Amino acid sequence: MLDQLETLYKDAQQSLGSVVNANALETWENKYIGRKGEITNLLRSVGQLPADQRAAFGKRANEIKNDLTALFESRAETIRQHELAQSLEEGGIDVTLPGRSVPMGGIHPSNQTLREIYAIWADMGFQVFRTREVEDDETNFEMLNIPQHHPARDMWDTFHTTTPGVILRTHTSPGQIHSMRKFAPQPIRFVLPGMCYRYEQISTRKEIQFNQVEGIAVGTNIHLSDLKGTITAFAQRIFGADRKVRYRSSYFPFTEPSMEVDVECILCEGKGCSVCSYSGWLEIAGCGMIHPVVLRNGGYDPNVHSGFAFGMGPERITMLKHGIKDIRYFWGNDLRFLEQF
Ligand code: FA5
Repeated sequence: MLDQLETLYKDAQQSLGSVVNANALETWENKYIGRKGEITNLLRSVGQLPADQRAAFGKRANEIKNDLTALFESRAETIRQHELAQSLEEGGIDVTLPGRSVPMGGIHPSNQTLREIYAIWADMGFQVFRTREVEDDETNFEMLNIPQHHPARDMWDTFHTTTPGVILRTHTSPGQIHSMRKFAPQPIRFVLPGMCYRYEQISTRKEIQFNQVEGIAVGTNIHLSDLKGTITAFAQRIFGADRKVRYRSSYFPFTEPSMEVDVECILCEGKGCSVCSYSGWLEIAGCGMIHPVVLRNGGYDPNVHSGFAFGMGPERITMLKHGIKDIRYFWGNDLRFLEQF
């Protein structure tokens, strides 16, 4: 049986030399080393040998099988390379075939609006200044004239972290403190954009995370008329030159006086519809003259300096511009929505 094995080994080596394509290689594999191949069959019949010859036979048969398997793999690789070269040569490459298109991402609708907002404020001399999303209670509230237990805290339902006093910012207004402290007593003009978080009931108009763009201008001769003039200019650039703008008196602890800014409803042109709750007006921002306490906390002397601030929601502005009825689309990651922008 050992002779038979050696003869088979020689045959297999010789016939592999003349194998030139994948089909012939498969036939060779089945004949010699496959599950029903001759070498495999011989290995299986080792039990018919006298006991003292079995070990030597088994060892040699395994050596041969391993050697033939290695030869088979190397031959397979050579044939693969050869067949590839041949198919390239024969078929050539059709350079006129259109390439595979790479799917392009789009700019998120919120980011499109943010860019538009930055560009408008940049034209009025406002630079972008970014501040942190994880804030301390002191900067988010106390420095803004909202002490512990102040009832106005109810306006900003807060996400607390496990570290006492560390929260997710509920608005971009703490950026007022950061920017003032960095530059006081120089005059400043910034927009402070970024994500804010509120622990509130999600609805068609309210999300638990949303962008805000804060604006701040501090100098020695800044008046309420400057605030109204710049915000009106902004609203008419983003919503159309003829758009009416109105200011309603309001309350924020960090501004005095405080106001809400409304624009004439874009969908019904002020006639009244379900989007504007039949009022003809849509709110776009809160604003006011910076409270003297806040100016002082920022490092400015309220007897010398004055300033205004505002805070607007880019998602709400995007909803108005495009007639989007539900704010939940913004972070829902539904491509059917995102691809429309
Ligand atoms: C504020 O957050 C004030 N910090 C704004 C401000 C800044 C006033 C500077 C005065 C001076 P308010 O809570 O109204 O105010 O939020 C401002 C804007 O953020 C809203 O008009 C709205 O557009 C947007 N906004 C507020 N809450 C949400 C929410 N849950 N989902 C989406 N947008 C929101």
